Order: sequence, then structure tokens, then C-alpha cells
Amino acid sequence: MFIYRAVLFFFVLFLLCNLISLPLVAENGEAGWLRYGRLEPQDAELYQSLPATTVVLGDSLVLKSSQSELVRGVRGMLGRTLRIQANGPTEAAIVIGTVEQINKLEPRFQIPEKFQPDGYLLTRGVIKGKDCIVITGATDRGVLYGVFGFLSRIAQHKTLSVNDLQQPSAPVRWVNEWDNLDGSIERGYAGKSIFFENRKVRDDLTRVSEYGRLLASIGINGCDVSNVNADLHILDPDFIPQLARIANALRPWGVQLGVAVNVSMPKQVGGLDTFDPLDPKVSKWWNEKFDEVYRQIPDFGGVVVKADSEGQLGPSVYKRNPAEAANVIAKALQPHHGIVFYRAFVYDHHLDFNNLKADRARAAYDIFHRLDGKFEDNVIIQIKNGPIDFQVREPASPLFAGLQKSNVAIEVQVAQEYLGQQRHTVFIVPMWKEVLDFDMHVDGKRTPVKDIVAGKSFNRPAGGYVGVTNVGLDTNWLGNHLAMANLYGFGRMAWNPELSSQTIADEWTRLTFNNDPQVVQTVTNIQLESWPTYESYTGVLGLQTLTNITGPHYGPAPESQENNGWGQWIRAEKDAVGMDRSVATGTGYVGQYSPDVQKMYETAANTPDDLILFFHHLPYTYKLRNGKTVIQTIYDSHYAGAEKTQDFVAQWKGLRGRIDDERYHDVLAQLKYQSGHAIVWRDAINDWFHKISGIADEQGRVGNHPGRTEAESMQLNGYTPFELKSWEGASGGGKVVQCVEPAKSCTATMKFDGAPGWYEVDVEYFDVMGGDAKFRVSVGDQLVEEWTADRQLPGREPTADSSVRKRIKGLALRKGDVIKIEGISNQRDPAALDYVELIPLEQ
Ligand code: GCV
Repeated sequence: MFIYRAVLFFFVLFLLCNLISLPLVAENGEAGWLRYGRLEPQDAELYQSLPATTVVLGDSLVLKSSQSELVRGVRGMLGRTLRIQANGPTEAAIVIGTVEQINKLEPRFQIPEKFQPDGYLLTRGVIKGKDCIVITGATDRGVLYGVFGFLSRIAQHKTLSVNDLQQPSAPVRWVNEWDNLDGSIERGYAGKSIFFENRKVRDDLTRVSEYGRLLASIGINGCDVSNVNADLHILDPDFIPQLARIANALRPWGVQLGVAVNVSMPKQVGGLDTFDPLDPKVSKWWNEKFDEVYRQIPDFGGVVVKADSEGQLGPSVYKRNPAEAANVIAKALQPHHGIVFYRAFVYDHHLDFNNLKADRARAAYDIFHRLDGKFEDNVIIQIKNGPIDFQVREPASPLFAGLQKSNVAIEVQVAQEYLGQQRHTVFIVPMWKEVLDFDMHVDGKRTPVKDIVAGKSFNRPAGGYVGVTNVGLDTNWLGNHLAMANLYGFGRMAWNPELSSQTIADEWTRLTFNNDPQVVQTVTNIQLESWPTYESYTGVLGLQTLTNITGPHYGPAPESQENNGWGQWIRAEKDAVGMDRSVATGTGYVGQYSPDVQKMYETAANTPDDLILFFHHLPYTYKLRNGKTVIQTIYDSHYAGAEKTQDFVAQWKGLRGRIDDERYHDVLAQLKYQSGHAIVWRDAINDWFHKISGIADEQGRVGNHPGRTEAESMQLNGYTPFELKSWEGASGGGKVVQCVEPAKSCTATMKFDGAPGWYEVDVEYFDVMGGDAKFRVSVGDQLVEEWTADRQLPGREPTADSSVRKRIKGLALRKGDVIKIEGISNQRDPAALDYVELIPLEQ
């Protein structure tokens, strides 16, 4: 009996201890930054005096969302369920409603400031004799944003006794999704579309409304749901009612629906014999089409247009210009207050590599600048942040200053197409902010890009921000928990571009994980270091991301930049590298900037190191401001970058037990993978420049890898040598081995003849798409590791895209040990191997 009681006592004690210390519940990331995790009692004390009641003034859809969100958030964080009152207040309350509604209730309530549309105020005041917290805005949407702002303060343990007035920097804050009707997503890295499947709108749109909620919480007010490489049937009569269902899911969150259209639709699917924008039949077609749309979706936001770009038909077919194409659609949208986002991403992708004056970077300005002032007022020219295409570093597009009588929006890419596709952590906010803060010096005056897109610089009525997001059905939306900081950051930055990257990362970390100072410091640190790190191993000195540009835009493939019509050239030759874009001797691109900016970029001496090869063709031996030569800088930064990614893993490990296990392990696995792939990048780029320039690394590292044994020089049984198409994608000049016969076991063995001790054994192998090969590693007769190559990586054959490093830690090796790698191929995956590297561990 005594024993029974004692066991029971300790069992109860154990349960209580666990309850009191609020165990870290496993989380899957679906909630994003809207977790509303329960506050610890000492933190909750700050909100002791929070009223028990909320009064919601009105019953619009958006106000209803405001109310339910408030109740959900307070219940989640403080464990209290607010009482809901339609009238009152009859006691201290949280009152939510528009300024007009509040003033009707309490005419003496003074709102101190003038609101921008969507702005909000959190304040305290006496309403009907009761001391209240007031959440108000000029519009319902402003009120909803105010509720999210209020809850965010609690989640970050901030005081509520403030007068917090928040106004958006610009009216347009949209996201674009490049979703196709079949459910695939162009440049999407997190599963299938949340909107479409099998050429229909999905039956279950739960994820769409959850997405709308996430968007609203960061102030996003519009969402284009379909790929800019537009589907001709997106506005077919039987599709519009389906789109209306998406609009219904987004509407409670104040997010307007948009879609991408193709200017050729009147002819290709509309039954006309032309799509000439100046033909009255065409304008009639668009008018009728939008009448049809607005009958079913009265708050439809507008359309985005990609034309004369990358194979999309455009006005050039009829020798018309983009203004004529944009305006015919814009006029049809005007009666309904819809917007046309016309993309400035128009360029010729059949450029002549041998023409030293040809330059893709010039295209947008050359085409659009002369049309300034010719666009209707409901047209917004959507301009990518840089003149090429979301590269790891580009200068600000000169077109921002080239359109002073037209509305403009900046387009940035939250989806990490050229930035590691969410398998590498890259917090992009600092990069975007560099562009937004860049001073275009129009007419010698301070003209940062953020003021231009906000419409302030040239007094434009519309303008703002568009983020290409490409969320998918993956539970955590973007496939990598840390990548969600980019979506959060995009919204926060569009709302207030004065917020620092540090503040944004700090807020996001607190909301997404928790307020533990070590968590906040570590995660913020990794995020802030991630872009410069990624840049340092993928595209330094303004070379752009040296990725496979004719393939999936993922792994290293510098050779693919050159000798094709795409114009992402770096012009690497035996003695020199870089694009000469100067006015004096180059393509003249620099001349598209204002005179003050030209002074910075026209000569190599004045150009900052980080963009120098974007603007100038320089000898490898050219001494940079950093005191080193171009070539040594390339070598060193790739080593430093790859090294830094190993450090991210170490930093993250310090968070064990401080965040939930599920996300801890997810991110750890992702950072480990990144740290291996960074080595693939490092070696590919360095080997390539080494081969081209013939200049040795001063530190002797490039092409010299102690402890590495190439698979092709191991003893092979079943494995056969194979050469990669892009030689730089594998160690040893592109040679690897593969097990071609399906479902076969092949082996590669080597004899260890180093000093006895503890080693890390790294196996560089390939994990190709569509098949799951298996690998086993043994030392002597002992199996030490086995795994399945089942990652989702681009590429159906071994390339740098599919190269993965498996690290086997802590193996004791003795002279004469036989290390055997066994690869078991399957139908589509030849279990290819690149090399084995033995790294002695420090004792
Ligand atoms: C939607 C890049 C991408 C394309 C994309 C295009 C664009 O070229 O690789 O996938 O097409 O940009 O922005 O239109």
C-alpha cells in the first residue's frame, strides 16, 4: 500500500511539474506568426487589468473577423474568453469599430489624427462613462489591422498603455502567387497550390482563408492568385464563379482578389479575330468581360499583366506599346475601381551574346521611360527591385526614377527562386531595404525608392508593394519555417519601410517562436547574417546568383550564364570578368540613372565592391577597396560563406529545449543540408574561376581537398563512372559514379591509411527527383549509417542541384579499415556518388 501511494504521489508530482513549466508543445508552423501561445503567468500579469468584455460596433464581415480574432488571440495568450457585447459598453471594455462608429457612440471621443486609408489607432478613452481600450481606424480594414496590432503587442509582451497610431506607407500592398490551374506553382517550393487543382478552384478553401488571415495580420490588402504566365481560361464564364469562391474566402480578411490576364485573350479565347488594343472590338470585349466579373465579384481588385516577355504575347504583335495594351484593360476596369498592374519585366530573351552593347538590364527603362505619362491613372507599373531578375544582389532599377508621371510599385520575390529555394535560409528584408533606401537623386534631390513607390516623390495617387510569394499546401506554407520571416517582413516593410531589418526579425521571432532572449538573439542573428552569407557563396561582387539559369535556378552552374540569349551574362574570360555597363565604354546602362548616381557607377574606382562586376569588366588582378584582388576575393568569400553556414548549425543547436522539438529538428535538418550544399557551391564556383583564370588561390585551398577521395578513384563494384554535363557541379572535374541498373546494389570501397583517431566521414552523393535510392556506409563489417535519398530536389539526373552531403560524425578509424559505400539504385535514381571526405575531429 505504501509503495502504491508513493508511486501515485510521484506520478502526480511529475504531472504537476510538467504542467507548471508549460511544456513546449510540438508545432508544425501552420500558425505562422499567429500562434497566440499561452503567456507564462509572470508575463500575463502585465495584462491583468485587461477588460473582460469587448464591444464591436458593427457587423460587417471584416468587423466580425476583427471580433473573432480578438477573442481567439486573448483566449490563446491569456486563457480568458472575452464577453461579446453588441451595445454598450456597460463596463470597462475593448471597443472596436471605425472612427465614425465610435463617434456615433461617444461624440466627445476625440481622434487626434487624420487617418490614411487602412491606418489604425490603439488608444484608451472614456466611452459612455467607462474606461475603455479603443481599437479604431477609418475603415473596417483599419480596425482589423488594429486588432492584429493589439494582439501582436501582447504576444511580444509589450505594454498596452500607449497611443499607437499606425499608418501604411503606401496604398497598394499586394502579393502575387504564380499558381497554375493544374495546381502546380511556378517557382513554388512548398507543395501544390492552395487555390487550384485539376484546372478547378479547390473544393476546400480552408487554407485560403487562413492565408487571408496571415496576410491581413501584416497589412496586405490584395492577392493575385494566378501565375503571371497567365492561363487563357482564367476568366472563362464557368471559371468566374469559382474565382468568386476564392474572393469569398479572402473577403473577411480585407484582401481583394486579383488574377493575371494575357492581353491576347480576346482573340485566343474570346472569339475575336484580333487582340489589337486599339481595336474597338477588343476594348468592348474587355469591358464586357469585367462587367461579367464584377457582377459576381463586386470587390474584385484588378489584374496583373505580363506581356511581350519570356514568350507571352503582347502589344508588339500589332506594333502597339505597353501603354496602349495597359490602357484598354484599365479603361474597362475604371467603372469598377479596378487596377491594372502592368509588369515592366519586358525584355528580349534572344539577345546576341557577341554584341558587347547588348544588355538585358537596359530593357525596362528603354521600353517604359518614353511612355511616362501615357498610362491611365488606374495603371500601376510593377517594377522588379533590380534590372535583371531577383538576383542575390542587383542595383535598384533605374526605372523607379524614370517614371514620374505614372504610378509605380516595387515587385520583390518572397519565394526564393534565386536565393536557395527555401532550402537555404536567406532573410531577404535587408536586401529589399537596401533598394528601398537607395537614393535615386532625382533632380539632385533626395529621392529614395521607398518614397517613389509610396507616391510621395512625384505626387502619385497610387503605388506601393507587390511580393511574389508562392505559398503552397505544405503545412508551414513556405517549406522552411525560417522562410516565413520573409513573408512577414514583406508585409511589415510595405506597411512601414522605416522599420529596421533587425526590428522586423526580432518581432517575427518573438511571434513565431517565443520571447526567450536567447531564442530572439540567436534566430535574429542567423536571419540577419543569412543574406550576406548566401551572397558570399553564390554570387559575390555583383556577379548575380551564379546558378543554373537555363535549368531550375538552384545549384551552382556559372557556365550556364554565358553564351545564350538570356542576358544574365557575367562575361568571364581568361583575364577579366564582369559586364561593362558604363556609358564611356560599355552598354550605356549607367546612363539610365540620374547624374549623381552615374558618378557612383560609371567608374570602377567609385563603384562599391559589392556591385563592381555588375557594372565593370575588370582583370582578376584588379585590387578592390577591400585590399584584395578580384580573384582572391572570390575564393575567400566562398570559403568564408560556406564556413558561416556551419556556424548557423552550431548557433541553432544552442536552442534545443528552448523551442518546441518539432520545429527545432525541422530547422536543424534544413540548416545542416544548407551547410553541405554551401560546400557544393563553394567548390563549383571556385573551381570554375580557377580553371578560367588559371590563378591559384593564395591560401592553396581551391582544387586541393585534403581527406577527399573521389568516388571514381575508389574500388568500384557495379558502379560506373559518369561525367556531369556541367563539369563544375561535381568534385574532380565533373566525374561521378552511378549505379545504372535499377534495383541493383553497387559498392565503392577505399582503404583508410591515415592516422588513427576519431573522424567525421562525409559522403557527397546525389539525390535525384523521382526516385529514392538507398545508401549504406560500413567500416569493415560494421554498418555505421544508412539512409534513403528522398529529398525533394530539382533535377532528374546528378547535377549540383541534387548534390547532398551526408555527415557521419564520430567514427573511430584505424589504418587498414575498409570504408564501403553501398548504393542501391532504383528505377529513376542511380544512387550516384561524388566523393568521400574524412575530416579528423578535434580531441
Ligand atoms: C513567372 C523569372 C522566372 C519565371 C517568371 C519570370 C517573371 O524569369 O524564372 O519563372 O515567370 O521571372 O517574373 O515573369
